[in-house]
Amino acid sequence: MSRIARRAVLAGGVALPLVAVRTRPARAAEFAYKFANNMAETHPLVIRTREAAVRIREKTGGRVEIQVFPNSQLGSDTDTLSQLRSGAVELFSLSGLILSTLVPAASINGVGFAFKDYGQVWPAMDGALGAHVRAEIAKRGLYAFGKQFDNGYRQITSSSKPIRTPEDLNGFKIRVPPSPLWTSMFKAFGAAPTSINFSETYSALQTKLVDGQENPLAIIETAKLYEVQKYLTVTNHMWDGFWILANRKAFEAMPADVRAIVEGEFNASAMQEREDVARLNAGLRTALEGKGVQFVAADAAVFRAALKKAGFYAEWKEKFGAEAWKALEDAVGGLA
Ligand code: X2X
Repeated sequence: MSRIARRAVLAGGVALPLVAVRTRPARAAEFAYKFANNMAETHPLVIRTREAAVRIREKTGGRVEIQVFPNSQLGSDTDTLSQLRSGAVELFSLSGLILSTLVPAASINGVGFAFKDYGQVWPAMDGALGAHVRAEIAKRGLYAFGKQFDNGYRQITSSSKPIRTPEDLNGFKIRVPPSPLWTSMFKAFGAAPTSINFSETYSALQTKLVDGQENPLAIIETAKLYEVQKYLTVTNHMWDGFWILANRKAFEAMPADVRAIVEGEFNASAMQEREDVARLNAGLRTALEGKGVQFVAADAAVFRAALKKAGFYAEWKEKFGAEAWKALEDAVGGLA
């Protein structure tokens, strides 16, 4: 059936067998919201949020219908953040580091080599440090759900040469997500970072606009970055996670009991996604090697020392301010 014919049928309410094309319940939902994200269909964030949407529809008796738009289908991260603020998009998962263009405190978890392991990450992000960031987010008219989804520990990839030491990053053209902290960190390594949204990253690597990028293994796999990258250095230079953000007006339009279901189900999916991602990031090395990626070992302590020498920690301690820096150091120990 052509699109016009289908629209005519839907408009006329004619009882034809539409089951195959219809993905929404017959009655329009009271709250029909869009959830935007930048991940591939196969990434656990998409799989688990789709599951949350199904449970939310069921538990609210069809009052809430959340449609998941993966792959930056609604726009790049920076575009979508504007749409979220205007209310054109109601829900969006975004790295705290990119959110920091609006909420400076939100990039605090990205300080290089801050979190030793997940045993430090989740108590901090589910605890005092996360609460500090969520309070700052609330001041900007957005609402952040309680549980972040995991992105993971980030690793450097390259198409041109293996990166073994900070010196190898000298002048290296690397894509970083749009965020002052990311740019600052790679400049401190002596690299030449370019801010590019994730939606443009594959093609930027393919056309050699940049030679490298950095992301967790789960993304290198699901977004197929291995097709355009050759070397992968295990640096674990930063832990990154996704806040689930809601346009506050849209969120508060729902009654309290409905809001509790929506946030509760996203939070439950976050806990599952964290396990999925941890499993993927731990187990993908063999799969990626099978696709031709060469793994390169690196001494994280040497990279960290390079940041320190360049004044990176002193600079960001000053920028975040004493309260936020203390919340970070309470979680991970002394940094600078
Ligand atoms: O843009 C990236 O590299 C990504 C997918 O990791 C984030 O969303 C920060």
